[in-house]
Amino acid sequence: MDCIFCKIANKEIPSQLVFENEYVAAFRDLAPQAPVHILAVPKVHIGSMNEINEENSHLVAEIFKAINKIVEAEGIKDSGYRVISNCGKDGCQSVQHLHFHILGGKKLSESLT
Ligand code: DGP
Repeated sequence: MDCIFCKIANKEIPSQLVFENEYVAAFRDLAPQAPVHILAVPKVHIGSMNEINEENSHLVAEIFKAINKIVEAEGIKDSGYRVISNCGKDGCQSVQHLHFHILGGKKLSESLT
């Protein structure tokens, strides 16, 4: 499958990897929108939140356990941060592999839209 985040997770293309385990890869966003902007993805291909189901939902728990470790390592656990997953056309999802943006390191906008 020609998926950029699968290739990053498989180390077929380089990224600034900040965390990885059996289930999850997390790397710095190419176009950061905050001092800390990291993408956490499942290593297996899941297209979007629409494809989360009984079989793969444990991977979402793994991602959030990873996020806990990442925000601690990045020094933003106590100052606060935001986790976003865009889905579909109206959600402005541009990469069709489930990913969670971790944003922090500054006071973020109060607006979510
Ligand atoms: P979204 O719009 O939610 O689908 O966000 C996709 C994000 O992925 C966007 O912030 C830019 C980032 N991105 C796209 N291609 C690459 C890449 O090749 N490497 C890295 N590190 N980030 C990428």
